[in-house]
Amino acid sequence: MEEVKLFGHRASPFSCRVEIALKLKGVHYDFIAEDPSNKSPQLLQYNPVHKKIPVLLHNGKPIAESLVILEYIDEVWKTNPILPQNPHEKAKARFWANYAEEKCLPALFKTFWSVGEQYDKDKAEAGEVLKFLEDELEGKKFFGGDSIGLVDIVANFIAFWFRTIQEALGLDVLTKDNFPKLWEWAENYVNCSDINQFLPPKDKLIAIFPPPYMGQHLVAFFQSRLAAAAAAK
Ligand SMILES: N[C@@H](CCC(=O)N[C@@H](CS)C(=O)NCC(=O)O)C(=O)O
Repeated sequence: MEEVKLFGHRASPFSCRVEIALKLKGVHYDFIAEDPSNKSPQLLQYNPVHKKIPVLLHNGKPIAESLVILEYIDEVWKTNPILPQNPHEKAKARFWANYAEEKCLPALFKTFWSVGEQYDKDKAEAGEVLKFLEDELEGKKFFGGDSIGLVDIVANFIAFWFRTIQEALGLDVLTKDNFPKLWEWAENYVNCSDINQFLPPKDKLIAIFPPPYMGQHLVAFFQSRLAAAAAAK
């Protein structure tokens, strides 16, 4: 009998990636909810370098870092591949997954805490970065083609987390008008039944991001922006 455990957090896009991959593969697993402000001794033992969730424990062996875990899952459980089989297509999927992670994530999240001219600058930069993803979707429903693949799973923070927080803060970085393909992709993604069962409720996502997820200053900043957005309505 295989033992599969996931140390994660329901509000984390990184942990959610792993749950989605396990779901797509039909792998049964135990979910162990970690408290980021009081990490369990097991988490610290299994991920002593980064001390972060998610960690997948497969038959007693830990694997850390969500992108690494996704590739591991795809190699171990062969049904419903999340990476293409063709070497060139596979290399491209890895390229765009890394692009989403290393370029898009920081550029998008930067827009959450800039205001005024700095916001305009950060928004323009995020737009330049997103344009490449928009073009990559040409003629496709998902980055993986007709079905969800590695890039879709990695870019989950754009489809749900970023858009949810953007909406709450009243920002307009990624809109239906300026990125129609990305918007449609995000809608398809969050409305997919294999996916949406793992997404945290929107209101909870906004409310629960506690330190140390986000520093206390950022919580205060979010609260002030939310108050300003509410006052402007
Ligand atoms: N690069 C990591 C990022 C994981 C990550 O940032 N996890 C956050 C939760 S969203 C965490 O465990 N934070 C606790 C901490 O930073 O101490 C991955 O892809 O798995």
